[in-house]
Amino acid sequence: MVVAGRFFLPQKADDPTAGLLPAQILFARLCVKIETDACAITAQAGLPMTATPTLDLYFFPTPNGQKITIMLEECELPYRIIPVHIGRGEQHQADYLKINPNNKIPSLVDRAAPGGPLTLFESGAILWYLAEKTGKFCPRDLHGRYDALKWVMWQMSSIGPTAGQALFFRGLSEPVAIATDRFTKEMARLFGVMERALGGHEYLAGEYSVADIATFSWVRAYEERVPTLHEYPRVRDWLRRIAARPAVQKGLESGSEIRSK
Ligand SMILES: N[C@@H](CCC(=O)N[C@@H](CS)C(=O)NCC(=O)O)C(=O)O
Repeated sequence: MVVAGRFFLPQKADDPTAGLLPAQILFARLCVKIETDACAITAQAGLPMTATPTLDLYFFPTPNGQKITIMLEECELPYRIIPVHIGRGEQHQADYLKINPNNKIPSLVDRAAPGGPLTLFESGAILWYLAEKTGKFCPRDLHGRYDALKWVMWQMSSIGPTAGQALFFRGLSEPVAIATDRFTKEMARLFGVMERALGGHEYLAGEYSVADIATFSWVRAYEERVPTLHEYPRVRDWLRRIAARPAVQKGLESGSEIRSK
């Protein structure tokens, strides 16, 4: 309805209804009213709302989705959440597959990207795009930038999949010991890697960056279910430092109600 409201209103600044038939004027007013009502409903639902968000986030509140809401909040970018209820299988719908052929969340469409709408899937690619778009949370110098990219890749290939599998096997009503063991041990190894990396600085790539944002939500989710960070004090402090950031708290809250809908 946002598009309809703008599309049907004439462009003349002084008299917006000039040249329109009475029925067209009525219709234009109706479109504006629907748009206003829709904004009010969205705002009440607690979803992020601005006059014209151009970023559409296809989302469900899981660690991979929350990486993106945290980054959007950190960058203070306006965005619209489009729920994809993965518990109900909405990620497999034909329309969604056009956006994300891998049938997972998150996906992001930047309708205002240079050269036309840009459709992205894979949370690491989305984070990197937002860092490039805003120039935020990514070191500018070559070495710093590639440090951040290395850790984003590490998160995507290691922490995310391993924590996901470890939690999955632990959650089974009949746990599979060999699988639980394997992924729990691998998580311990990965926390060891982080513990050593955080020896020289407070964040993975030196300064707070997309690398930390990518890693945070999975470490948080794992620690909630399998508390082990007392063995990794630097990782524990890193988690607390990031969790205390207001934008991170907003990002975790954003769209959380979708789970119960
Ligand atoms: N590598 C992907 C993984 C995405 C992913 O696994 N998303 C999960 C939610 S955290 C999902 O959509 N699961 C639904 C399914 O597997 O059908 C990314 O980082 O974007």
